[in-house]
Amino acid sequence: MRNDFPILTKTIYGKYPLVYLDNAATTQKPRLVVEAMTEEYYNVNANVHRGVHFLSQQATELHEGSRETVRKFLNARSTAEIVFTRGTTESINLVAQCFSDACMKEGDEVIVSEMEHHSNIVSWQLQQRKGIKLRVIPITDDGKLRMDEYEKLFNERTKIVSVTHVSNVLGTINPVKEIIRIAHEHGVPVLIDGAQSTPHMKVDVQELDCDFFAFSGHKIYGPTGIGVLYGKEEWLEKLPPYMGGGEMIKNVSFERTTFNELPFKFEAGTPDYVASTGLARALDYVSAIGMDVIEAHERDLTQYAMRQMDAIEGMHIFGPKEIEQHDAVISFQVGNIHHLDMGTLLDRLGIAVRTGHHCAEPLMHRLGIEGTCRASFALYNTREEVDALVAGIKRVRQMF
Ligand code: 7TS
Repeated sequence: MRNDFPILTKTIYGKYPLVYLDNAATTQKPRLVVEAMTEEYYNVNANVHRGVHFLSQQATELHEGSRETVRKFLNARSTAEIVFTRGTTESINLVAQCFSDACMKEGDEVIVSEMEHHSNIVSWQLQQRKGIKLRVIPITDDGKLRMDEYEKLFNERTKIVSVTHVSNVLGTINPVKEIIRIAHEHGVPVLIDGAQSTPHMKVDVQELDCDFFAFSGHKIYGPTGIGVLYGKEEWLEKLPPYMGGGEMIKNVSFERTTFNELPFKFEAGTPDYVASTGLARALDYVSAIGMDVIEAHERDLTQYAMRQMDAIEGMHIFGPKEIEQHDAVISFQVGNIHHLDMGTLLDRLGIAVRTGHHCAEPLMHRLGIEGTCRASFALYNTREEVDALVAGIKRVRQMF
């Protein structure tokens, strides 16, 4: 499969081949995704939903076919429940803004967690101008949600729960089914941030019974600039539009505008119909391999890496020790070596990792740190690359 990803044969600082372990930030793209998009630009390109002409109809069929691919991938009931956005961030902002407009009033509360990415904190904070308050599920020292405390946060002002499926820093796989079940017992809907889960495990929105689910194309081998918001039809019907413009309307006059049906009500303007093709081909690609196969491979790599890394003197790995609860993301700190130094020196060895707060500053405060060094895996990573990472960390440690 590595042959499907041309970038993996790159030489960096004379080191060959590149060891790319920054997949939680973005994944590399298989040739077939890029080629499908190039092919569409060269041979199909026309605006969708607008033209009577041949190319426009062909482009529309491709775009709506991609929506059906996403529906099938998530096992949503209908394509009306699949909204194309620019990514997880826009999907969460859409829900935060529209849900708070329609269903919340001053003093109402949203429950988030201490391990959220900024996109699932700030989107809700922006609604504080409407008087909305954030309540936060605390975590344990080993990076798991305090489910006992979660239950205590509910009261008559709780209107929505918005939590991440998998932490982009700790790798924690949260018990989202249980989180959703408890919220529903209180009559409260749930948004799941699936940015870090969708690339690594089978997601079935009906089985989860989540009310909203967000993910980004670029983290699952698709192009940048496209993502998805799944929403149960009954919820999406209740929400007002997010942005105004072409496509999201039925009729417009200066006095009154009526809105288009789902999902188009939430898709103002020309959509990125080429990126939707790329996303659909990426989902076809991972589906053909099998999400269960990808999950098993990445679990093996994570376990292999954690075991070897743990044996390095001064090593601290953040997040759960139990492999069933730890996804393909390993944040670590070695002695008092600054994460930026570690990341920079690993880069010189041809190993790409991410350093810093990973857009999760409140989590950093909880852990009492400024940042971590983070290795994250994808389907194309190998045990040899883990060996290179471990050898690299040891070498950096020796330098200090
Ligand atoms: N939610 C989680 C859990 C994420 O990890 C990210 C991106 C987002 C939301 C936002 O996704 P976007 O595609 O809209 O930007 N996380 C990371 C990361 O861990 N390193 O770079 C981006």
